[in-house]
Amino acid sequence: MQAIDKIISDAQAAFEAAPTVAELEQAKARFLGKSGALTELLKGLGKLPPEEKPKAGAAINEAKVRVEGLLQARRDAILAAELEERLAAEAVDVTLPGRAQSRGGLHPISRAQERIERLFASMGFSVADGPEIENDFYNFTALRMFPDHPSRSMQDTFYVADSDKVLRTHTSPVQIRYMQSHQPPIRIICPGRVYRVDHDATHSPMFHQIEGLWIDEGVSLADLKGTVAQFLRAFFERDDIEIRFRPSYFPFVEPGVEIDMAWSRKDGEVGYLEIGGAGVVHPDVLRNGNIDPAKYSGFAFGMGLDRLAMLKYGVNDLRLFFDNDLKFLRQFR
Ligand code: 2NL
Repeated sequence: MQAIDKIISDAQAAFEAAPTVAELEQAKARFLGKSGALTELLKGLGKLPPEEKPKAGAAINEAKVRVEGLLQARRDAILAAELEERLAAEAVDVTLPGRAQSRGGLHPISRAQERIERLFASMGFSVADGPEIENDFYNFTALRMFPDHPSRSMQDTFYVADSDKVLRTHTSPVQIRYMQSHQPPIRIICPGRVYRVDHDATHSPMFHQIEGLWIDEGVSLADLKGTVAQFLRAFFERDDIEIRFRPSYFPFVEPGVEIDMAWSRKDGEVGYLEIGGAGVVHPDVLRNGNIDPAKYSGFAFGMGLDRLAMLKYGVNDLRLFFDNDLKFLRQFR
């Protein structure tokens, strides 16, 4: 029985000394394994005299149960310690202040554009868009800007080398493309980026235009005036806005007008601001869009989106929109 007690205390010491479950399993083999100490004792039972066998067998089995208990206790202790260690290592202090996520916002030009799209949608206009790299036909020829037209000059237009491609100088080509794929009634606006060789305090080589087109039977300049006045009053939230047309020339319309916006100033005087151009779409332009000018007529207009945004939000320098200075942009969140 001395031998059994020694095995139990050896096992306990070996188990305690095992720092991990893997090492514990190796220690286990030395006592309970196929040629472990207790297993060897059991094998030796056969050599004992028959009357001693039951007692010795019971003692060995008891020892086996003890050792298994010690093993399990140590296994539990190791696992508990490991869990404790992990919990400590991965602890999250939920009372620490969070890392602030600064919220972005839409660029003022985008905000103005969305506002304009919404207002025109309420008058039955849908939004159309098209390529910013256009070919000569859609940007110039279809709009009656013939080969000698001044704005075709390299000093005014960005050309793509060795091709008939240009960066569109207005969004009118979108309207030509739209006419070619739709028959009247047509009511669209075309907002987007346009490009001209021009750079100073009031001009940027890339700027934004918004054009509109309404074609149906019997659409006239009177409809244009009502549409634009209604839009401007809603956009600027002022019902004292009036508009006036000044005769002007654009090759794609006949007649053509400049649109001035009049509103009462604080001192009681009436101020005028040039806000865009417009006119009755030229019959040749309708034909280029596969629309029969004998049956249909209508108007088109163009306005500077950047300028509308400057007036709406009180911005006095166009370049502020394109500097990407957060101190400026954050004011529009
Ligand atoms: C301006 C002048 C204008 C148009 C744009 C147009 C488009 C087609 C046919 C006829 Cl497809 N006209 N657009 C007409 C007159 C003036 O814009 O000063 N924009 C800022």
